[in-house]
Amino acid sequence: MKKHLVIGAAGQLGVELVLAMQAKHRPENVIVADIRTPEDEGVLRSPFVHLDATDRDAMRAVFQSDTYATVYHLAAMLSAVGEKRPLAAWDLNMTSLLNVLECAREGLVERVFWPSSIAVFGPATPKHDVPQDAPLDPTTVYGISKVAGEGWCRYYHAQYGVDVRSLRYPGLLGHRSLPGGGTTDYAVDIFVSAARGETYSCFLSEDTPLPMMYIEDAVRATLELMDAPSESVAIRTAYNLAAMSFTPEELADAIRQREPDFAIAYAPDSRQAIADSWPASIDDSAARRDWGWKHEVDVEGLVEVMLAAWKQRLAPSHATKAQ
Ligand code: AKB
Repeated sequence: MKKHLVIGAAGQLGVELVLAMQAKHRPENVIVADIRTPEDEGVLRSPFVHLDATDRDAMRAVFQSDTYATVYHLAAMLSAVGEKRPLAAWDLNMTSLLNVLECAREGLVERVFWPSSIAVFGPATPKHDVPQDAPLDPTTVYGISKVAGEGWCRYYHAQYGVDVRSLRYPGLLGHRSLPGGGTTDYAVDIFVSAARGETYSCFLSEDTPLPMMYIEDAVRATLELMDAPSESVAIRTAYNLAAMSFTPEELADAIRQREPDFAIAYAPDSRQAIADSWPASIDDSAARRDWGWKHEVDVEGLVEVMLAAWKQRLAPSHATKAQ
């Protein structure tokens, strides 16, 4: 039985992707790798490998230890934290991607997934319904690394026939772990405060619209793209991907429909400039056309599931794991 490798399995998306892949392929066929041990007990039903993804020899050794059908390479430094450590962000994001692509070029894995982001866009991009081929002019190191990474993916596909696929994720909202170091993280943090009955202090202004997605939709998009026949995957940089867009105030209003006493205050910080450089909404018609993408969860469904899940998670019997 060929195996499936998830690098960056301890992160926000990694946890959710591993759980979905375990259900699809069985835990023993999903190998989870990260520089830190995942905290989620479900993730640890799969074999765990400690891996620094910038170490090419260590990565090659992991690939050589088994026969791999797919790799999902999720390890990265996100937009906000990347601005604090620009060279470290570049090194992690680029070196690790090139290590994976080199292993794929050597035939050590059949198919590669690597995430891009709406961070590839910038001030010259249209604000609304950004088309697939919009200008890419990122202002963050994270965004620059995503534009470069998209170019490398297309290069390895064109030059070496590497079957690499990618999505430009919007902000992702889930409840199994907290995101870390991103600009869209407020949209998860707000639910933690609402579930605790606390006032949320938002680091973006109330009228900042950003594209967002429930993480289970993002996982499904990822698996559907990876399952699509090669000839359907016409775009080998990264596909635009969308579900919904909202501002912090719109999200707070939606939360108040269920939690009337929920309070929010605004204290924009350096992340505001990053958010201002990103689009408000995305046109993902190429993904819908090429491999049948369709989101399922809208704002109302999102608020319902996120509030219920975070409340359960923060209930006394679970609270220590949610810190
Ligand atoms: C971030 O905010 O940096 C990420 C992203 C949009 O890629 N969530």
